[in-house]
Amino acid sequence: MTAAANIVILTGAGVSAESGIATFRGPGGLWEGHRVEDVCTPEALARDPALVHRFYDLRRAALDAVAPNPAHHALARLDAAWPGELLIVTQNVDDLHERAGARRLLHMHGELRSALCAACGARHAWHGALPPATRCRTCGAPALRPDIVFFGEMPYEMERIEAALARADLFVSIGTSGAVYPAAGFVRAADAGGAATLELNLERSAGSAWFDETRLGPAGVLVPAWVD
Ligand code: BJW
Ligand code: ZN
Repeated sequence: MTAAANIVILTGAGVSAESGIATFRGPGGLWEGHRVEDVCTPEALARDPALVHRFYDLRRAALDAVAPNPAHHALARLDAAWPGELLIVTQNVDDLHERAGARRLLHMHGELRSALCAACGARHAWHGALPPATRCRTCGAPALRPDIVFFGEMPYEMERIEAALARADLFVSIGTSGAVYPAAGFVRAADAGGAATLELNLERSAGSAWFDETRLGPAGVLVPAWVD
């Protein structure tokens, strides 16, 4: 890497696995006991808001019992030290990157500790339970919902992400299965813009063949080894 290189880092559930947060897919995955379409679509929220709210309330509460792991800490060190452009794009809705100290960070799939007003679009910091029909502090509508990007909804900050990918010299994907778009397509966008591409994951992801290099192992070992 040259000193001025622009780096884009995509993280997924695998980065938080060693902190004790279940991944989505695979054995022990978060969705084993839930059908995705029961909790993770706008239709499900409309049909059974209590179920969806309870699911996210439990996951929000679970954040209190977990802490950042060596992978989060290594990325925060890189963020603090890197003189060039750097952007950590996380698909994760936990807050472990920021608790480790990462600053140049964007949550493309939303955040557990945020509530979104379905009426006016305001986003509010949120701790504790979020009962259905909680009123928005901005517009007063009884329309607060979990600030989570459901299937069929547009992820956050896509323009900014696409611009960063187009400028990137290096794209690194960490702990994501490559099953969900548009994130799964970032490697191709980075590659098309001329970036080198590196995958750090426990196993080969769906888009593994697109990467220049793949290193297999736990993020808590691979990420510090790559950063330091
Ligand atoms: C370790 C490890 C360790 C384990 N160390 N590694 C057909 C084709 C293409 C697209 C579509 C299609 N049909 C529908 C779509 C679109 C849809 C989609 O992609 N569907 C697919 C299922 C096919 N996407 C959308 O709807 C998105 N929106 C959208 O496309 O809008 C339109 C648009 C158009 C044009 C441009 C832009 C947008 C929205 C997607 C929203 C995803 N939301 C979720 C739910 C959050 C709610 C919740 O948390 O409950 O976000 S889905 C879920 O998956 C979550 C995650 O962020 C996301 C990705 O999962 P991730 O992080 O990869 O986790 P896993 O579990 O899959 O993988 C973990 C990996 O870690 C594994 O590989 C392990 O091996 C590894 N690992 N331990 C290192 N210790
Ligand atoms: Zn509002």
